[in-house]
Amino acid sequence: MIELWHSKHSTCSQKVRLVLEEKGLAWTGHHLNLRRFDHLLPAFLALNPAAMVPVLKDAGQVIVESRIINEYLEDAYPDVPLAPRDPFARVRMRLWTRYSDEVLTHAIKLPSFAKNIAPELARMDPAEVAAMVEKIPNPAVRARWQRAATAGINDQELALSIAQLADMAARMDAALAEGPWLAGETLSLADIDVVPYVQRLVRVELFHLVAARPRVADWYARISARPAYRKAMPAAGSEGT
Ligand SMILES: N[C@@H](CCC(=O)N[C@@H](CS)C(=O)NCC(=O)O)C(=O)O
Repeated sequence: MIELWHSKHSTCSQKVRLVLEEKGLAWTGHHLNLRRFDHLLPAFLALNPAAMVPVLKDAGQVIVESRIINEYLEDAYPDVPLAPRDPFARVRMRLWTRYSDEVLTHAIKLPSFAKNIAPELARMDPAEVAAMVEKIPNPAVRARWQRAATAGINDQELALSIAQLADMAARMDAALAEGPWLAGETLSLADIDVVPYVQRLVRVELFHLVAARPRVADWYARISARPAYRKAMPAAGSEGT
């Protein structure tokens, strides 16, 4: 049995849900509300001491890290392949999944925190928020929550994130000039690991970065029309609700 600890609006969780749905796998979900700090509850920390979703459990084994989880699902359930066969296309796919993991996951955080998390924290008791934030194990993640809780996200930091997201749109445009999907001829983990960040642009009011690039806009229309996408993803722009 596949179990997934995840959050509806977490981009990393969305990556994994997309793979599960594209592959038509049955799974049981355990939903966490990150804004209410469910990820700091002892039962979840026992699964992932890093206090991060998603976490997947399959055949009794716990797997963390969305890119690694998706690679595991591709290895363990190859019937619906989400990796190209051609070795060079596989290289392109891995460069995209690494880029998603190392750049996009971080680039989207501050715009998302400014738009979604900071307003919610402002409605909560500051002492309660400070006490919860203190428990976050990763120092960089803790610092981000502290800045969101104290209105400390500044315009200069946001500008850097926006530049990285504009660069994402430019890189996608160049890749899509070569083929219909990011790694070439077929939908792959490359597209799946990137699309949650493209959808998030709607919520953080940066979707013009995609709309200005017809090839990227066409790619987004094609991927978001897929049945798996409709099952795995929330409505675009719904993160604040
Ligand atoms: N590298 C990790 C990152 C996971 C991650 O950033 N998860 C976020 C949600 S998208 C999270 O759990 N955040 C908890 C927090 O911000 O305290 C992965 O790809 O799984």
